[in-house]
Amino acid sequence: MPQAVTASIPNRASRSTAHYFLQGLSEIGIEYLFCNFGTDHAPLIEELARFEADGLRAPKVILCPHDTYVHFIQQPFDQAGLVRPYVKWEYALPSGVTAKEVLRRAHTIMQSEPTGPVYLLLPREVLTQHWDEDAVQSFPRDCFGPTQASGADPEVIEQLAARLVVAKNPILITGYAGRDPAASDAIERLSALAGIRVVDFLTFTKIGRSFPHFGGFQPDHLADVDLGLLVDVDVPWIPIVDKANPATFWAQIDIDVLKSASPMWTFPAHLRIQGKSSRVLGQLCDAIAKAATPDFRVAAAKRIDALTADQKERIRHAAALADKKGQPGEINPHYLCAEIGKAIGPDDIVVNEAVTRQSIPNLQIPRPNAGTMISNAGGGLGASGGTALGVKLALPDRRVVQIVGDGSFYFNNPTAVYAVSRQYALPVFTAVMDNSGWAAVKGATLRVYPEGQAKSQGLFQAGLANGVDFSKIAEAAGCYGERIVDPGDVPAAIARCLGEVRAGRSALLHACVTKL
Ligand SMILES: Cc1ncc(C[n+]2csc(CCOP(=O)(O)OP(=O)(O)O)c2C)c(N)n1
Ligand SMILES: [Mg+2]
Repeated sequence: MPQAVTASIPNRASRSTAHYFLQGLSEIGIEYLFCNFGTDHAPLIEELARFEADGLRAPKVILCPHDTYVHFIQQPFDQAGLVRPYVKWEYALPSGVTAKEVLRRAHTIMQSEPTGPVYLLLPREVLTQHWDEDAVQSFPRDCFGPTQASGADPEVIEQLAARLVVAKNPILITGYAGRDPAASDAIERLSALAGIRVVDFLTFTKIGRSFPHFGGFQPDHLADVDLGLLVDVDVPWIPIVDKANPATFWAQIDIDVLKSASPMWTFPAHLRIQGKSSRVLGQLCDAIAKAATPDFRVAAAKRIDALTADQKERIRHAAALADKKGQPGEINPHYLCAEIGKAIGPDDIVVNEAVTRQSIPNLQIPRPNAGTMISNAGGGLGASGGTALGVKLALPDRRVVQIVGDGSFYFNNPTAVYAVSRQYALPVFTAVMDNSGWAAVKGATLRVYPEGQAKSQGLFQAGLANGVDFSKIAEAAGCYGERIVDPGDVPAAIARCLGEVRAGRSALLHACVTKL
């Protein structure tokens, strides 16, 4: 049975588990604690106040206005079960004696490549217990810290370089390589050296928007590929749409070759190299430079000419798509994104959760600098608002632009997003591309039942309420909001929103775009 826990006032030598937990976070270097403080967190709240009073360093608390009250009927049997499929590690803190040891273990697992979240349950009863200072050991980073990813075996690199030098039609497909900006640069260097077509699937890199011989956002034409590189990518192609050629030699260079967090992952690779892709690709460039023949250089230059022409055409096509502004109530999302692209700077960070329209910001917003586009990597929608605030918190000097679908906007818990933005002075610009519902759901139904009842009756269970004005949600928290239906209003509305963000408050532009 849960019991009320009343803590006694600690003496100087005896501190609560909560104290050692906060101290452990500080020792690790954690600066912010994002909290849904509930009634189980009294010991942490008490200790935070004590840290403040004693002038001790504790992580700054960011309150997320959302309650999780877990007593009696709210107490689930397996709380960690909610997050278990998505975390690398989970545990319940057993005792204050191990507070710092457990934290170190959590942090080391989280920060070791492939990095990922961990989950630690802090029972209130444990947090209130008192321990003598000398009973609680520290575990410093220099001997308990995370593992680093490194380069590859030089012999394997030589084998791959030898194949690349004679390849006629090489391709490189990437997804999340740009999370490490050095990987973005390494891919460009390799491509320029060996005339490799680069397909940037999820677009974390800067390649798609400014690389003069970019190879497209979709890996079509796989049939002609003789050598393929999969570099930091989860889903290099959709097997039902793009057919790989069984004769292609595939090499995979990835921070996470096995994808052991996914129950199924069956993309081909004759050579699998686990490591830091920027390092491995650097090694590969050096090996190619050594193995290069005059014939190779001529062939690579020819491929680059062809790719450069393709990219010029792609940019021309993108501009043509953005030319049409749309009509009242149906603003062309290409035009909207192109205007956002014109209005923002090269270092501004775009957080893209535009779902089925995700390729539009990718196509229309040039991102000449690595690390300035963050796309959704997983299937769960509703992260871009929190991500945008987190980026702003981490990089206060950068402007952050969130682009989100109307359905995903609901999933973002926007009342909390704007309240947090206000409380912690984190101004971001949000553009909601409202196409009146869930295009993804309609599209999936049509793909499975191209001539079904849903199509013939026009019933896709995908329409969302008409006439909702999202700008009022931002206004409710004292942020700036406006809803536009007329394409003619786009440039001025973007300018007004960015002006508000510059002045220090978040701005939301609800744009009614082409309907699904
Ligand atoms: C939290 C969550 N709920 C439901 C889904 C299923 N889902 C995938 S796409 C989608 C529609 C998203 O709508 P919107 O953001 O308007 O983008 P659109 O499909 O219109 O491009 C839904 C409901 C999901 N991925 N995540
Ligand atoms: Mg939508």
